[in-house]
Amino acid sequence: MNRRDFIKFAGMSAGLIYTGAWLSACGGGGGGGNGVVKNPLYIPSDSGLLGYLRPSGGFTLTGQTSYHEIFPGKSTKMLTYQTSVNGKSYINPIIVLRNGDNFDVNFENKLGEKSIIHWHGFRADWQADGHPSYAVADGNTYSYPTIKIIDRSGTYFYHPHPHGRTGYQVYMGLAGMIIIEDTDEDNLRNALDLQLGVTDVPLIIQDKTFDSNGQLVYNPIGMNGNMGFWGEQVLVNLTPNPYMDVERRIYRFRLLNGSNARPYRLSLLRGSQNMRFWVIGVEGVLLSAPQQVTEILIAPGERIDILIDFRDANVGDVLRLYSGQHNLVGMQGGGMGGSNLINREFEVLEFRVVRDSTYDRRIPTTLSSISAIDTTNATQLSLPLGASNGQFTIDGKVWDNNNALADYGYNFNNGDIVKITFTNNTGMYHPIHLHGFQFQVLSRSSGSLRATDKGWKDTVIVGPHETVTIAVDMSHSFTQEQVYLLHCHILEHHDAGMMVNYRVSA
Ligand SMILES: [Cu+2]
Repeated sequence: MNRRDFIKFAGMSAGLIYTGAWLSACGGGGGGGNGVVKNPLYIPSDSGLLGYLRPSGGFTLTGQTSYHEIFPGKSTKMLTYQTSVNGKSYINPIIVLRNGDNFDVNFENKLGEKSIIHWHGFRADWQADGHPSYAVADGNTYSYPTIKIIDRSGTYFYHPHPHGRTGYQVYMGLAGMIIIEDTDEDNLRNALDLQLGVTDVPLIIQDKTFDSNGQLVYNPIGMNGNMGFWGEQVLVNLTPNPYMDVERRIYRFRLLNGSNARPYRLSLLRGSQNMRFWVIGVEGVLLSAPQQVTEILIAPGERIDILIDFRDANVGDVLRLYSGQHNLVGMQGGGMGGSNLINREFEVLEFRVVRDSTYDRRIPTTLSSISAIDTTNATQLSLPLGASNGQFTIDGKVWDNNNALADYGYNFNNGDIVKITFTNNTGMYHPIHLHGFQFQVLSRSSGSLRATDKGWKDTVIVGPHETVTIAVDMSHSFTQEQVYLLHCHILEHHDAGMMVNYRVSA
């Protein structure tokens, strides 16, 4: 066993007594402040857990066991990425890059099983993308070819991608955020006087289940786990029942849904009053203009950047980021004994407005420039999402595990514009994720596009019995044929084979 690293979360003092008032599996929600002991939200800094790492050269992320005090007095065994750069050590670092950078990284595997890291959202050569055929065994290291950062400012994601074990490995703690910056980001930061780690705050949202000793329990529900894993306890930056003190000014939050299967339908409540907030970015971009909303849906794999203007509230107010009921899982959920876990609502994060401010900035009306993909000469591909023999399928097929490079006939040429229509013939939603290219959402059969459908996306929600069409520009500058993945980001679905390769010529 590795040496035990006890990581004490800042702000969780030894005197804080945890009451064990988790969201109860039979309580149908709760968490609304009914006697639950709140913990200060863990806010990352320049080292340690989720520390901001601005690499100036190559570095190695080591996947290994570590121990974390998520609940006072209990040491939770997890799997995390660790590294040491310029004398600072990091656990699941938030990697901060700039458009134009060269990103040089190695993955050292000390996990006891095969793994590989996928740079979720990056447009990268497939040999650097973390395709499962590049997974390395325990004790080995994978050196990624240099990744030239060509993506726009936004909030990105990295996580394991070994076939069949992604759900387990992410659940055990292997997940991190990447922030890419460019001039659009500089302009926004200057306009709103945002400071990363203070008024620009990452929020990694995950649901997990713990046993009475504080150890992680991984028990996906449904027949053969096909409903995915739905946890009893929601964590933000690994903090249970978190609150954050804020002042009356604008904050930016980078939401990353790092859960295995759970979507969050988030609203901002003052009492029962719905407060406004703004979507300013999705996976691969700052939107061209801020979108005022009162709720958003965020599925596993998605990142949504929002602004909250706490000048809408008064000193002493408490605002709650609250996840309401969604209609993304049909009757199958109820019929499989998981409905209590799936159809619950709960508080995600409490904001306490503790200070006034002389802040006088206004939200810019323009954030970036986005041109629509010209689909005049696009080819059309239809991919029905279905189920057979207890497994979810794409175009009637499941991943061929014996041939990781199985060719399903989805072959494209560099430069092709492709419209892909996903028709969901199941009662469960599927967040569909594309490797290799970012895309634009064209239409949604259930209604008009949402604020979170705009911009450059890499993951899109396809609701039960919904049809969604996206446009992909398959232009790339890599010198060989590319083999990329298209899969469901409910991790247990993609582990079970709801995943296909597609090839794009050099
Ligand atoms: Cu799915």
